[in-house]
Amino acid sequence: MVVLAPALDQISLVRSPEPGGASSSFFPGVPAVDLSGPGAAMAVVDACERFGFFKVVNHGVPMGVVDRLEAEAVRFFAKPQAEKDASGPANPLGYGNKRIGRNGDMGWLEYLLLAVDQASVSKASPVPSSSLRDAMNEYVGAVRGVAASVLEAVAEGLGVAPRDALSRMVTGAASDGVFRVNHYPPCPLLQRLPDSCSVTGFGEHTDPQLVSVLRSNGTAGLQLALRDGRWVPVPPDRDALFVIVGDSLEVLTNGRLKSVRHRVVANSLKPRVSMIYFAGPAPAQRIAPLPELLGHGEQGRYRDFTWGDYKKAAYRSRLGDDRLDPFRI
Ligand code: GA4
Repeated sequence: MVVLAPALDQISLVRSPEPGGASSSFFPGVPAVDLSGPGAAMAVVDACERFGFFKVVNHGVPMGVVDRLEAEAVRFFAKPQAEKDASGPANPLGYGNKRIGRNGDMGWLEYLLLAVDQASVSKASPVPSSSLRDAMNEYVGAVRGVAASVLEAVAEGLGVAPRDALSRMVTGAASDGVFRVNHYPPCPLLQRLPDSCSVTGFGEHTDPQLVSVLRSNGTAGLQLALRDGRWVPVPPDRDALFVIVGDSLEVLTNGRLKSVRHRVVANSLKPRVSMIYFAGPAPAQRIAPLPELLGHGEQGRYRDFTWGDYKKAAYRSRLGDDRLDPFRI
């Protein structure tokens, strides 16, 4: 009889039973917002205040554009390991396998991480094929528009003028976006673990940028930390785009909107493919509470920084660190 031993790297990713583990049921409260609908700005602000998270429905990114990129990504991740390794290791950009960042974080995934110059993937980023690059550019161009619309809605809902005060930070010529395509292979070890255990796909963290726009195939795995600290699984929706509030937007709004901790747990049977656009500002952009959001006599709750400095500090941190902590007054 052949006994299949789990690989060591799988064992180190196993999480023991915890409240809200892999077996708890989907969270029914994720707000759904149609950005072109009436009341969208208030709905966006309300969702960002309560959860730092919501989904955009009727987002206008053609399904053909989404499907084309997903198919290209699946084709790439199905290639022999040596071929994929030729686009890596991610440092931080390129093809990465299980290693996340530079300081020892690991996850049950492989990914492509690329820089975005304005509306397309940077020419200097190592995209494995021209068909994948074309599909990414088409998708990133469209989804960047959704990020900009979300930030316009935030400005409108909070009464910040002009309406593009936040969105232009992430659409400007020097803006520093990132695009990531993740592939979480099925994790057979899970079938032999108690239901209450999970395997870390991508460990808990907040995103450093203003907002992130995530789309995944219909496979579950994404979990959110609610404001009371409970972890809840997000029901997958392949037709929607999920928006995640990042650290920089928390500071710009003086903590009125808070970045949200999230993580991904591995699935035993189905592969999960997610693509995330992280809307970041120019390296020289000053990130500080917007004066219009400070009430009479109200002090900023964060020391300001430039995006370039924050990003540098982020790359010295571990994934799960509270990166804003040193900046809170
Ligand atoms: C989290 C959000 C994005 O995926 C990312 C990640 C980045 C990386 O994978 O290279 C980081 C992580 C993320 C924050 C802390 C550092 C940097 C890994 C890590 C341990 C691309 C980003 O911008 O920050």
